[in-house]
Amino acid sequence: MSALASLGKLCSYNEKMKKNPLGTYNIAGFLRDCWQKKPLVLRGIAPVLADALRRDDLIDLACRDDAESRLIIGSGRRWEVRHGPFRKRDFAGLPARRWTLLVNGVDTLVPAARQLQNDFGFIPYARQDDVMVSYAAPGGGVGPHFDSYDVFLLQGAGTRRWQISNQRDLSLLEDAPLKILSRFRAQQDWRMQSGDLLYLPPHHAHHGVAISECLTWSIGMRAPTQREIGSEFLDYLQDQLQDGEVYRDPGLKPQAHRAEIGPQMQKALRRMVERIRWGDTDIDRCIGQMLSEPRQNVVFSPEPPINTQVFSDELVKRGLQLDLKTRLLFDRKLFFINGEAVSITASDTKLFRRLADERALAAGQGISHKARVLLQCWHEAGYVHFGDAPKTVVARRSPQQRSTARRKPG
Ligand SMILES: [Mn+2]
Repeated sequence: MSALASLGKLCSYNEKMKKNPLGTYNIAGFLRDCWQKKPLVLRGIAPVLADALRRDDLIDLACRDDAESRLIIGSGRRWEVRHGPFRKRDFAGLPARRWTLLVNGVDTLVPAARQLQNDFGFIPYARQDDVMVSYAAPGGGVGPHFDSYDVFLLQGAGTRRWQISNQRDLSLLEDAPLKILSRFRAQQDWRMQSGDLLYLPPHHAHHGVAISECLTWSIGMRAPTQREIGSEFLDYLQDQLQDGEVYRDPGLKPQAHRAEIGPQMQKALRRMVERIRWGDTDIDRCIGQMLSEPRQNVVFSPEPPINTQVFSDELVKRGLQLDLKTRLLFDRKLFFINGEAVSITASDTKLFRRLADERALAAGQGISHKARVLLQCWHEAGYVHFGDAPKTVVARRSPQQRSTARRKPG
């Protein structure tokens, strides 16, 4: 692709970033009135999604080892859950109704899903978890339930009926293989068509059933629990500890009970624990590392090293973009990429912030020596790629390519 063409694509990408995913609904108003507070339904805001993935594309994804997929069959009180990766033939014998296929982490596999997360960037990336896409046969769904996190449910192709409730009774069916509310009482009822959006705050009960076969995109949020951040921070502290200091007792005296842990020993060991120190800098660093950690099962494909001059030329000519699996965040002091903290020279901060916000750098950028060295490391690690065509792509294949693919062994 020519530099000009790739620049053009990045410009339209940036243009889309600025577009309001809530249509004419005001984002500040949404955050003030709805976010973490109450549901919202918006009609016809993203009809383009109707065609971004089809049933067979989702089945292709569910057959990959690097996708997290579940097949849920049933309704009412009878449910069955199967876990992926699947084989194509697993879908051949399914009933015509009442099943659904869910694939999580689609943002790490399909550019359109990543784009959707970018569009919802008015919620900080640090709060975003993943994009889940579900296909449901008529009558299919996962039953009435609640989630612990905020979610935006965007209707792709087809129609789904959503019933929701802010009921307090969140008790669950016993012995069910998934979380199903035992007493769901719908308070509101909608038919969501292609391009309609439903926002739900955490713990809001909901029940979605496919009217016709349909695809739904869930832009899911994340919120660390105290246990998660606490356990992460204790791990972080452990990594900071040095093995240098060893307990010593040159003044040891005879003691009456040889099995007793003596008070002198306790005191000295308490002091050793008390000498472990941390401050806000440590906590902030740990938070950044934790939030930029890639999803489970994510593996990057390293690139063979290339000549420095070739790298620089390609960078200027084609620009750069983050791998779909890469998480790049920053705070006021540091950058965090895939679980590692990196400090960036003040003069390069603007460039790296742009790369983190837009998940891409346009072609034709002037880049310092230090920035080039770091970006080349990230390129070799498979964290970033040249150009605006993501490395991990599920492209819609032509019928001819489909038959070629089928002939391949395995
Ligand atoms: Mn849900």
